[in-house]
Amino acid sequence: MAVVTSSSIRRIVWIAVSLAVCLVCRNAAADRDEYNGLAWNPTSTPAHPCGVGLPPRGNFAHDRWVNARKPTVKLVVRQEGTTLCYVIDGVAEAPTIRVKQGATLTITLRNEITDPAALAKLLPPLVLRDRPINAVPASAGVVAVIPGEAHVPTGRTNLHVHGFAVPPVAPQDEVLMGCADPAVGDTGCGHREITYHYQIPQDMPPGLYWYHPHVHGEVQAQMLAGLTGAIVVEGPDDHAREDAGIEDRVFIVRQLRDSDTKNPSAAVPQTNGQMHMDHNSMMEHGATPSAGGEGGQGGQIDTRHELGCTDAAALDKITLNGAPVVDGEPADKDLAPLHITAGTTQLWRVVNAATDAVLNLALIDEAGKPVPIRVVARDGAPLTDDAGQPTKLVATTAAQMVPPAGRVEFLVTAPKLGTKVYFVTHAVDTGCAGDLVPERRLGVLTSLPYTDDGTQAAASDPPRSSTPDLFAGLLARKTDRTRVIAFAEYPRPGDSDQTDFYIAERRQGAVLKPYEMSDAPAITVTAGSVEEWTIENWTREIHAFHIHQLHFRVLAVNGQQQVEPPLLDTVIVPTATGFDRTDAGSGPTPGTVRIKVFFPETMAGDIPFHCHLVDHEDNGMMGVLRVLPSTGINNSSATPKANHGEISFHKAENQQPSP
Ligand SMILES: [Cu+2]
Repeated sequence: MAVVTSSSIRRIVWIAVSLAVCLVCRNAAADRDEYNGLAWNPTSTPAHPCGVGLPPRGNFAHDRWVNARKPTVKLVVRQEGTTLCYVIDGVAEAPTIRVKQGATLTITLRNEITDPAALAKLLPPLVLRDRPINAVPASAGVVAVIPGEAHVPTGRTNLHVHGFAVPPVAPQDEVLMGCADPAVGDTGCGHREITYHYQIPQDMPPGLYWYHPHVHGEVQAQMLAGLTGAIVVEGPDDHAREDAGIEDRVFIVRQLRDSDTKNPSAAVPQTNGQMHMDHNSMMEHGATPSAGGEGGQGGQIDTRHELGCTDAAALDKITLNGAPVVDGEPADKDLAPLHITAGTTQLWRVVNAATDAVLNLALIDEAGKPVPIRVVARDGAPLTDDAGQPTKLVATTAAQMVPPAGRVEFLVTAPKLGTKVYFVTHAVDTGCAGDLVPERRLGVLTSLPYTDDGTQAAASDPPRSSTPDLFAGLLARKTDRTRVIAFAEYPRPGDSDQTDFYIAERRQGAVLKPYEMSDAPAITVTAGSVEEWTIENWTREIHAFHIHQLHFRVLAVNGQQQVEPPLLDTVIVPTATGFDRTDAGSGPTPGTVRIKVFFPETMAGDIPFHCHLVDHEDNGMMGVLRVLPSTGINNSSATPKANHGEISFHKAENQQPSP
């Protein structure tokens, strides 16, 4: 046996540290190299449909104002290799669409996808097993599990306006049926263009929303390829905010790759009785399915065969407003340069358009100390109490967790002249079956000297008036019914590197089945009713529960009541715990989130709900909620006439800060 001396230990540590530092250097170098090529020119040409080069760090997408003259925003989806882009007026950069409450937003989407097969390269390769596994054997008292199968990209696309409280009915936010065929041929949509007319309610919360494709099975690849953009819905306060000199900035975080987890143990479902609850002991301990299904908890979830802990394969690259974010510890010159006039305040609106990366946003000073921010809105909804009154603005140094699809809007005060503040996202533990989400620096904020040209305003709070709110009074309403909704995930039989994802109401007779387009609604409710749902996570990784059309109040997380239940459209559901318990009869405990949700009459129709880790959504973790009209209002009356809005946009200045 070799004798290990303290000096040899020091040498090993030194080599390990050098290697780690070298890896960071190489990452940083690789990222910088991307800027050695062509200068950024987003003009779409036949040779380069998505333009050339990459946006400079600190880029801000051009605004498109939708107001009163030109009727349509036309987005053309173009493709170059594994890149997709939204092209507007020949510019291949997804615009930030700005619109006012009460307006009609018309968007025509044209599909010019030329090579759907190329998009499959963005997804993990399909690796078939030598022999199929029986992932989840049938078992008495346990919800049956039906396996899924791989989806081949067709290249069809459509548009979802995430968070919009508009009907799930064509020509508004209908995403289950409507689509546009790619340039390579008919895939069953029947047309290459599709036009949406979104009638934004006057009482829809004003704030940050976003758009992305929603063809089931194709969302992950198309979002990774680049198809996401921001929408700002402005309310009366925005006018006063601008008058007060408080400028807003829209940040969109995208993901370029989802290396996904490799699951070395997937071929061998875990059957170690010591690690997992077995069904017999469940029965003995009274966990048998309850009779009836009405809000009951009939049907136990198999936890013995849940996907095991996985090896996170690699870091997934993210971008900030199109510019790659450098991993490791980048120099200031490799960060987005952000500027603010000394003594003033800015409103930062951040959308997490990543496919599965969670953000955990904060500002820190040069010593790493958190710098206070003041959060004003989440998921497009200003922070309000149940009556719709704005809650008191509070300075916080807590990092802001933003799940994929989530948004946060906060006020930033100029740092002291000559000092720097870093915009960072802290590391997130997504569970042992989840992906690695490291600490990252996104931008460096400095103050510009105040020049007395009469344009700047002193630091002031933006006005926050009470406006009509579609979701006000939700907490005060009587709950008509409760439900339990379960998340589960199991290795896919026959495939050594893919997982099937499930979401289902847990009740007697329930079946876990990956969502397919033709599936009947999983849940049917009557408009006007109020429900409380407990979302259970029976897996070893977090999920992000999202429901279209509706914001909900989060009442409790893991049983802990929320003091000021937030109004959200996407919420992280924590992992299950206790998979390693050894005491007989005690299995894992699911992570839980309890929400209260109201189904307005105007939202009648088929509303999707799903995990917004879009790989999970594409591979089955989705269902449909049917809202039946209660009083003879049918879907057609909720449908606006195609020709009624007078709308226009003009090309606004690119808000890119001067270098
Ligand atoms: Cu998920």
